[in-house]
Parts: sequence; C-alpha cells; structure tokens
Amino acid sequence: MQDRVIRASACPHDCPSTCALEVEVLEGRRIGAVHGAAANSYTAGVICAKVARYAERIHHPDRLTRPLLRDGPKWSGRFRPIGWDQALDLLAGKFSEATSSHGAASVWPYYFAGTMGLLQRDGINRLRHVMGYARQRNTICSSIAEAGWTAGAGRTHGVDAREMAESDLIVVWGGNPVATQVNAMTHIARARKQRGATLVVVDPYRSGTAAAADLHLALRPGTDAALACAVMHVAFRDGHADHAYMARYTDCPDRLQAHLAARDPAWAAAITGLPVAQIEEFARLYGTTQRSFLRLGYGFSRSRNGAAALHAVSCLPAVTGAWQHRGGGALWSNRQIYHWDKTLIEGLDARDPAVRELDMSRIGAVLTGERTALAGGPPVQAMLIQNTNPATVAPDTNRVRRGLSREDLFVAVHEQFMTETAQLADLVLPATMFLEHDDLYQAGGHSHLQIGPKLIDPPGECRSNHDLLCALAARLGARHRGFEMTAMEIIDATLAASGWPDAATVQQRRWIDAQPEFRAAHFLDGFGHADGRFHFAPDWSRIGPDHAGMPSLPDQMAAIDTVSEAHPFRLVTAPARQFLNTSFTESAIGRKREGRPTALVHPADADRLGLAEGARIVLGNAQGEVVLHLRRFDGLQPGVVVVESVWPNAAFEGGVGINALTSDDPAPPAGGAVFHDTAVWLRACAAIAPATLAAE
Ligand SMILES: Nc1nc2c(c(=O)[nH]1)N[C@H]1C(S)=C(S)[C@@H](COP(=O)(O)OP(=O)(O)OC[C@H]3O[C@@H](n4cnc5c(=O)[nH]c(N)nc54)[C@H](O)[C@@H]3O)O[C@H]1N2
Ligand SMILES: Nc1nc2c(c(=O)[nH]1)N[C@H]1C(S)=C(S)[C@@H](COP(=O)(O)OP(=O)(O)OC[C@H]3O[C@@H](n4cnc5c(=O)[nH]c(N)nc54)[C@H](O)[C@@H]3O)O[C@H]1N2
Ligand code: SF4
Ligand SMILES: [Mo]
Repeated sequence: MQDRVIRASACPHDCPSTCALEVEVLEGRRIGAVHGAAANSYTAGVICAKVARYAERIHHPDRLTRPLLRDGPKWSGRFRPIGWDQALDLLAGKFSEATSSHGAASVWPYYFAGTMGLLQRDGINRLRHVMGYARQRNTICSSIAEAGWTAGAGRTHGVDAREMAESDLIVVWGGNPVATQVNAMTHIARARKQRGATLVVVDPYRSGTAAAADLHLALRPGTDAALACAVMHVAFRDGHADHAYMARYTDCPDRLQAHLAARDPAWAAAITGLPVAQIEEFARLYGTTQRSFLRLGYGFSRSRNGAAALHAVSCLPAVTGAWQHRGGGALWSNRQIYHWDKTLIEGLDARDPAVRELDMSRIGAVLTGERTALAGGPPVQAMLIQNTNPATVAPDTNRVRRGLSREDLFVAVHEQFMTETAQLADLVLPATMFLEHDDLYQAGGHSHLQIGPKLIDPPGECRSNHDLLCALAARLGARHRGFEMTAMEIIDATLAASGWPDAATVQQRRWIDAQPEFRAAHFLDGFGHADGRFHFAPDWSRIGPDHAGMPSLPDQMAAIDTVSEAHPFRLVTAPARQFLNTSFTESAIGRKREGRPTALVHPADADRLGLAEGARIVLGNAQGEVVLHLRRFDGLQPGVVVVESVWPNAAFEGGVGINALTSDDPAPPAGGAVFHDTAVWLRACAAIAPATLAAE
C-alpha cells in the first residue's frame, strides 16, 4: 500500500483567502490531492480548483530545476545549464561591478508577492538594505486601495469576514470573489441561506459573482464615487443617515450633507450609466438595512481616481452607522491586525531612507531611463527578480520588455517556471515551491496567521529564496544576523518579536486567530486617526505627495482615461478564474478552461461594427495593439470591453499581451497601477503579421 499522510500547510498565493490546507503527501516525496482545512473557521473546507490540483503545478514537467545561463542574444530563448557556484559568483560579480561603476543604487532587487510567505517574499529587502541597493515602492497591487481606505478609516482592518454570515445585505463592491477568493462566498452563502440575506455586486461586468447576485449594478468603469455619493444623498434625503452616530464618530457630517445635496441619483445616473430607478433601489436597500456588510475589492481602485473612489465608498457605513451592528460595516483588508516586527526578515535596522526609491509599476520607464522614474539616481544596471513576472504583469509591457532587453543591463530571475521575464534574463535560477520550504503567512481577507513547513524535497537543484539570498550575501560580504539563520529560526524569532507564540506552538495549534474583538473591529472605540473619527474630508497630503486635485469630500474625480472619438471603449482587465496573475498559466487544465484571450463586447457594439461571435479583433491605443477574439456578451454596458487576464503575451496572436495597453501613470496620491483604466479603440483584424506586431 502507498504511504500516504495528511500534512498541514497554508496557501502561499497572492489571494486574500490564504487558505488553511491539508496536503496528501505520498511516499514522503510527492503530493496527492490538496484540501481546505474543515476545522478552520474561514477556510471551512473549501479551496479553489487550481490549488486543489496542485500536484499538477508542483510536479509539472516544465519546472526549472537547474541554473541556466543565457547562450544567445536576448529574446533568443537559448540557455545552457551551469552550476550554482558559478551562477552565484556571476551574480555577485555583476552586482559588484554595477556598484563600482554606477553606485549601489544602480542595483535593483525587484520582487513581489508570487509567494505571500513573509520570509521568502520579503527577505530580499534584507539584502537590499544591508547593501544600500535601490529601494522599491510596492505599488502594483494595493497601494491605491490602501490610500483610499486609510484616508477615511485611518487604520487597515475591518469587520471579521465571518460576520458576513450574520448580515442581511452583503455588497461586494469591485471584487469578484467567485474567482479571486472563493471562501468569501461560503460566508455569503450562509447569510443567504440562514437569513435570506441579499447579495449586491457593483462591477462593470457580469462576473461570476455578479451572476450569483440578487442585484448587479453594471456601472461604467471608474464611476464608483458617483454611485456612492448618490447612495449617501438618498440616505440623508430619506432619513436613513444616523446623525447621532455621525456626531460621535465622524469629522464633518454637516459639510458632507450639504456637499451631497446636488449629487442625487439623476446626477449619478448620467455618470455611471445606471438607471435612476436602480440607484434608488440600491440606496433604499443600503439605507434601510442595519446589518449591511461592504466587502470592498481591489478592482475599483485600479484607476486614476481609485483612491478617491475607495474612500467615497468607504464613507457609506459611516453615514448609516452600519458599523455599530453585528454583520454591519466594511472590510477591505485585515493586513494591520498582525503587529509584525519584520526587522529581522527585512533588515529594517539597516534601512537608509536616503537611498533612492523606484516605483515597481513603472519598471518600463525606469529601465528605459525616464528621468522622473529614476528618482534622481543612476540608471539601473543589475537586477535580481524574485516572485514576479513583470514582462507580462506590469503596465506598458512593450516598454518593460524593451527595458529588460537592454544589452547593458544584467538580469537574474529566480523562478519556478520559464516565465516571459525569465526568458529575457541573463541568468535563470530554479526556485522551490511552498511545500518545499518553510514560511510564515498572514491573511488579508480574514484573520489567521499560519506556518507552512517544508513537506517534501524540491526537484533537481531548486533553492528557496532565503537560501539563495544567504548564499549571495556571503559572496557580497553583506552582514546581518538574518543571513546566518535558517528559515524556521527567523520565523520563530519573528513570532517572538511580534508578541505571538513560538513556531512550534503555532504549528501545533495549526493557526492563530488574530481577529480583534467586536468593538475594535467595528471601530467602536474610535477610528485610526488621531481624533478617533472617520474622515469624510481626508487630508490627502498626509497620504501621498501627488494629492493636488483630489476631492476634499467624497466626489467623482474626473482623472480617468476618458473615451474619445479616437478611443471610444473603456477596457477592464479583470482577473481570470483559472489563473492567478500569471501563476497557473502553465496548467493545461486551466488553459483549456479559459480557452483563449477573449474580449467581451456588448452585442450592440459588435453589431454596429459588423463583428460576429469569435471575430478576430485588435484593441489599441497610443501604447500598442493587441490581437484577440471577440465574444458577444450582454452583461456590461455598450462602450465597455472586458478582457480576463493575465494570459502570457505569447498566448496572443502576435505575441503582444494585454498589458501593452495599460498605462504606468501613477495613481494619485501615492502611486499605483491603473489596470482597469484604459481607453482603447477596437476594430476587426483580418490577418496579422506577427513579425511587425511583436517587433520591439
Ligand atoms: N492586466 C492586468 N494586469 C495585472 C493585474 C490585473 O488585474 N490586470 N493584476 C495585478 C496584480 S493585483 C498583481 S498582484 C500583479 C502580480 O503579478 P505577479 O507578481 O507576476 O504574480 P504571480 O503570478 O502571483 O507571481 C509571480 C511569479 O512568482 C513565482 N513564484 C511563486 N513563488 C515563488 C517563490 O517562492 N520563489 C520564487 N523565486 N518565485 C516564486 C511564480 O512562479 C510566478 O511566476 O499582477 C498585476 N497585473
Ligand atoms: N482566479 C484569480 N484569483 C486571484 C487573482 C487572479 O488573477 N485570478 N489575483 C489575485 C490578486 S493579486 C489580487 S490583488 C486579488 C484581486 O481580487 P479583486 O479584489 O477581486 O480585484 P480585481 O482583481 O482588481 O478585480 C475585481 C473586479 O473588479 C471589477 N472592476 C474593474 N474596474 C472596476 C470599476 O471601475 N468599478 C467596479 N465597481 N469594479 C471594477 C472587475 O471587473 C473585476 O470583476 O485577487 C487574487 N486572486
Ligand atoms: S482560494 Fe486563494 S488562498 Fe485559497 S487555495 Fe485558492 S488561491 Fe489559495
Ligand atoms: Mo494583487
């Protein structure tokens, strides 16, 4: 009989669910099925299909298993295997060369959240700080939403996600949990079954979540603040605003009421494209339900006006006083409840705030030498990239790929697969997956911290991020006690420094529930600002430098990429269900289920342009052109196009992927990528010439 044991772990992927996992380990070497832990009150036994079949990913024949050195021109895709010692000597040598020729700030350790493990993800910062390498602003995902949330609430946490089960109205605003964090649906389903709760979804297209909702508000992209203002207008108009709550807990309710007087449903209808009656219906529902839970997604923050929009929406429960009630209030992320001391992991004791800081979302501008993007520092000459695939996921990818192809730039990519970023590298290093190394995890969408221990050996010569960084540090002479410790020792020390039980206890208990108690979670002892109040009138200047033109009270901010005769469509690049960013695009099953890169286009637009189902089309703007196929879809407004993402560039005919069209304009006030804020043209494409389209 086969030796089969069930071991505990946590999902490392960049997903708010951070599921508690039970992994079948076979013969101590391979994994079988992966299940969600039934005993975890948030995971509740459910995980997504892509992680349930993780054996496909971890035992994939295309896993990188040996260091590879480029053996031909960039873009040639030719590599030859080399040994680790040679690879690390080369990398250390290139970092030292760049430091002597252009200064330490010309080395850019570039990373993101391909693993959410606190050590394997953020350990690269220890090397950065000790060596004085360029600092990085992490703007590609949550900086816009965080700015918007902090502006009002002042502190990043919210109501316990499990409380959704006790709500009478759940509003999923700008998120698609059916695809992006399936567990939220478990708790929503409980409320619907046990309490007859209503589910409302605010999303420009009929996503999987919208299709399951009682009411779907399919607004124009980037118009959420207008909808929020109208809902608040109706609350004041119809006597559903809680004046006693506002007097105690908010900064300027009278100013807000006066400001909203002109922002009625008719005003919002003209901006959002929604019928007045639908806005009235939603406003009445929201205003008259005490137990109303706002689950804010990231989607509507990924616009130039995203911080203002998120702030405007977050004002709703402060107007109705929903925060006071069980099952009422809002949650964007719980990231601030864990009180980590990350000094050891990130080498914060060595951090020099004077070193220039680069905006990761503007990697194309940085690598092609745009002056403002270089933040007063030298050109970037050498990079180590971990846990991210910027050649596909970063905005303005044509420019990113041009930058990565610079002959005078040395790029090492530490990866699990030969991603499109790895293909452009000089040196490719094989990385472990989460079941092959130790790490520590926190959840954004709920409240558990967990340890995911090493359960099996990696294939071939894969090394963990931590092991690679320690070996590189030794060659560079980078000194920090974190480089002398094992992964589990750092996890243990970090838990202790942060006031949590030690690693052995956490593992034995399987998880720690860090959820603050009711009053704190609902901000009933005050919001996160010095005055303890929710701010309807935020001080944007405290949040980011680029605050000019931001609304002083919740309002529609006209900063978005507006449609014109030349660019008549608004493009939304919503996440695909089977992929997670570009992770899982290596899965044959996932690819088959997703089909091919597809543009969802309203039938009225398709008819007007004479485009049939399946037609080959081009989407374009000043940055580039992308070829894909059309699907007629009536779950969005005319003038809106949705392309579920992120497909590899190579999956598109012509080899140019969707982020060729998205802009790296930083969103005010603190930066951030505006993935769902793009005006494009659309036309039929009879035949394509791959050579011209792919030419870089
Ligand atoms: N058009 C469009 N573009 C988008 C978005 C969108 O909605 N639309 N979303 C954006 C968002 S929110 C994000 S967060 C970014 C994310 O984009 P990426 O950062 O590229 O995201 P992932 O696919 O999660 O992970 C990247 C890589 O990390 C690798 N990896 C995983 N674990 C490890 C490890 O332990 N060690 C090493 N060395 N590598 C590892 C994986 O193999 C994977 O290739 O994409 C952004 N791009
Ligand atoms: N299957 C899958 N799961 C994922 C990911 C994935 O790529 N695939 N990515 C992971 C990552 S890195 C993250 S950050 C999270 C993000 O997960 P979510 O919070 O769900 O956010 P988004 O991915 O940006 O987009 C969610 C929805 O926002 C909608 N949206 C776009 N523009 C607007 C707008 O202007 N207004 C409104 N109201 N809605 C808008 C989109 O149509 C989409 O349905 O998901 C994670 N989980
Ligand atoms: S739902 Fe998210 S956290 Fe859970 S297993 Fe899937 S990717 Fe991982
Ligand atoms: Mo993200």
